[in-house]
Amino acid sequence: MSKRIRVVLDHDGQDDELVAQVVLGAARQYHRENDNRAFPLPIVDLVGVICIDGDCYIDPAMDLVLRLATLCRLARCNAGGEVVQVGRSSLKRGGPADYPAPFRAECIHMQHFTCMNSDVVNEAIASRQYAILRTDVTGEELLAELVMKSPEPVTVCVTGPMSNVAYCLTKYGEAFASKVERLVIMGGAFGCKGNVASDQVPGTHVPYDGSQEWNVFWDPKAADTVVSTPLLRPDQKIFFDLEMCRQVPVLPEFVRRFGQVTTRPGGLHPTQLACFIGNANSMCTLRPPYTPFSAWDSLTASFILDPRVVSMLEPKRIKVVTDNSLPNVGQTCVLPDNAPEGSFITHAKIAATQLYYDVVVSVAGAV
Ligand SMILES: [Ca+2]
Repeated sequence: MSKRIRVVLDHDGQDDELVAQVVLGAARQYHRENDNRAFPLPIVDLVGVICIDGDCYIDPAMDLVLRLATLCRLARCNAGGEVVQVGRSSLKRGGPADYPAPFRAECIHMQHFTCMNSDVVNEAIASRQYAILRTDVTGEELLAELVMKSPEPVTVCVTGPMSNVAYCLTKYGEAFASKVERLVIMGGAFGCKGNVASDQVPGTHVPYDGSQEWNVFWDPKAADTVVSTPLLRPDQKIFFDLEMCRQVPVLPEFVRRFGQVTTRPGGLHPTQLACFIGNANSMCTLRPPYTPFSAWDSLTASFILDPRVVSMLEPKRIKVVTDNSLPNVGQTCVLPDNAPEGSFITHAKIAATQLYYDVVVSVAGAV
């Protein structure tokens, strides 16, 4: 029998973060098309989305998150599901610099995609039957509430900085951790080059050495809290680092596949989610080449739908550099297994690239 997994997604509003939101929000489409007795897939229920002011501008990003959550819940495969709760984190960066402005601005383009603004979506948002923006609590408190009040343990998928989870672990400790099934995290660069370049962080006067990954760099102390917490076992802390994610490049031939995800076989009209993912990904393929763009976040989310997306998991001892005055602040250093410092996590190491592509194309067919 299929296992049910309640999921909260905690992201920071960039292109692939939103694709990850579709992957989890329309997960049942993939389940319906691919579940079989030989390999039963979990039934994924996305119950909440938290957004933090990292790789986005938070106001347009929140509007976009609510629009997309609503659109995904309009899919037939989600009939009868619970209302998705959306929260805005109040936490600020702990690292030395903000994400580059051009990256942050992409959420503004996405909120104006045609598929986000139909009368159907606008009316569904107004009805509050599918998704609601919780303005009575901060996003970090909503994360705590969704986890601690859940009838069963919750999987938390973190594709932005780890600030919200670190907040909950610090404030609520065991009461929070005991209700976490596992953390599935995009973050870190384990023994590979990072994606923070000095020319992306003007005005900080530190010659960053390029070893860092942005999610960790934005809040290194939060990442350290998550890596080192004794409240979760190493197998509950699953990390997708940059090297792993570079195995799923956003290539033009992948992006073009979304044009064939149509409302009826062979039809002219792509689905609304195919429009969203295809258009969001097309922005990535045109981005200035600081690093080749990879599907970091949606790969991480896909693993929750189908664990076969990862063909190798390996324990690793790592530590996070947290001193903001150092040129490698935010680096995730891999240490020998018997080192006296650092903590064990689980590293998702090898991706089944084609299966990842197929997962995303499948969920795009939901609505
Ligand atoms: Ca991110």
